[in-house]
Amino acid sequence: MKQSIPQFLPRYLKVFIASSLFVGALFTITFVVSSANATKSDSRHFEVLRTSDQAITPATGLTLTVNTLGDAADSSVGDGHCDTDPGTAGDQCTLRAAIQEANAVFGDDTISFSVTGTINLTGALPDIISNVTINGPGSAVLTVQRSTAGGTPNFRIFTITGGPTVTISGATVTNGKTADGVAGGGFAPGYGGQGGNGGGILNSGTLTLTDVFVTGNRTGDGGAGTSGSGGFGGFGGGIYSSGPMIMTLSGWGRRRRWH
Ligand SMILES: [Ca+2]
Repeated sequence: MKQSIPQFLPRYLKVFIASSLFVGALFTITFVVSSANATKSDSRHFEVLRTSDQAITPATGLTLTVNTLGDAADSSVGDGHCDTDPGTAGDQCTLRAAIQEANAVFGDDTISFSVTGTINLTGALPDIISNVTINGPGSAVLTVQRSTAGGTPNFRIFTITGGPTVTISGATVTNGKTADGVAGGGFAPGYGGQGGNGGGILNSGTLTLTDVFVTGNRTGDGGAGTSGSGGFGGFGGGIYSSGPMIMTLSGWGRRRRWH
């Protein structure tokens, strides 16, 4: 049957956004196209370039320092200040809070560390959607891992999405595990779904890894088929990259001694 052609296709969109969004903030628009029997959606990140009463000012990146191995969230995302505990003097800045702040502001952000040890994540870190350099103190002295405590859900460690340019250095990335595929949730009715890709790192930006060890991560199993075949396990136990990636003095699998 011949399909009708939409009568009107917009050449541009004018979007009104909340006044609380400031210049340099990132926001997401999800486009949805639907017909009687199919729906497709896609999301893109956009930056606020100016507001109606504000002159254009270039966005500048943040320089943040992680000074605690905790995993608390930022107390006020988007204020350019990495602090998880406003009731305590000074900044208590976790890796999670630093990524939240870096994501909220357009520009090239830098995250450094004044601590060494192990950061135990109790949930997935925010997807990294903004250009950022994460300068760890060294793969031998900083570990970022999914907590080994019982009952910790499955999630990978770093997810880079939306095309940013990201550098990560000086860290060991371990114990990530993506979700198992859904039983009967595959590409065709009754087939098992695929496990999540990229147990340690999933990259769809431009990623540079220097002195990063990705070890002891795994992807989820394929889901069972209910009337068809079982699903594939996830691809890329350590790293799954669909964008450019450079690795220097880094590796995956068993740790080697570079130091
Ligand atoms: Ca504080």
